[in-house]
Amino acid sequence: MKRVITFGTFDVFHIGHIRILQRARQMGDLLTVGVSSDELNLSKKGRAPVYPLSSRLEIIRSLRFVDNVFVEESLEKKREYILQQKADILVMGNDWQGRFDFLSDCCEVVYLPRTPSISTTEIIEVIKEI
Ligand code: C2G
Repeated sequence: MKRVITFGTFDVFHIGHIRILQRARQMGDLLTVGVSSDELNLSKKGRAPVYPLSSRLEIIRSLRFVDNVFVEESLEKKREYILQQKADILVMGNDWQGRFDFLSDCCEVVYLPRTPSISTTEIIEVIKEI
């Protein structure tokens, strides 16, 4: 049984999110997703998420290719989360390329290419201009 773990805010859920989660799931038998808390998103992106944590958790939990969901409270706790969840592979989009290589002593670390031309930031900008 190969366990895959990934992390993200998944705010204003879009096709790039769907594709990375599907590809992550295909790399093993079980996919666990750490969803960033509202506070973590504020510290990472300098703004509160559009959708609160409770909605983002509900969206991710409802996907058929996601098996398990938990709250990611800090970027510094990755090792702890990986060990807790007994993950064999950490999958992240390549906007994080190299950032989690230090964890390769406890699991395989894989960066997948992002889906081009879509991001939450761009969606927010487009909506602002409508
Ligand atoms: N993603 C993607 N293609 C896009 C947009 C996002 O593949 N067009 C991927 C990102 O690379 C990431 C995942 O979708 O792996 C979630 O993206 P975000 O919600 O933006 O995640 P982020 O806030 O970067 O949080 O511990 C690290 C994090 O919590 C990652």
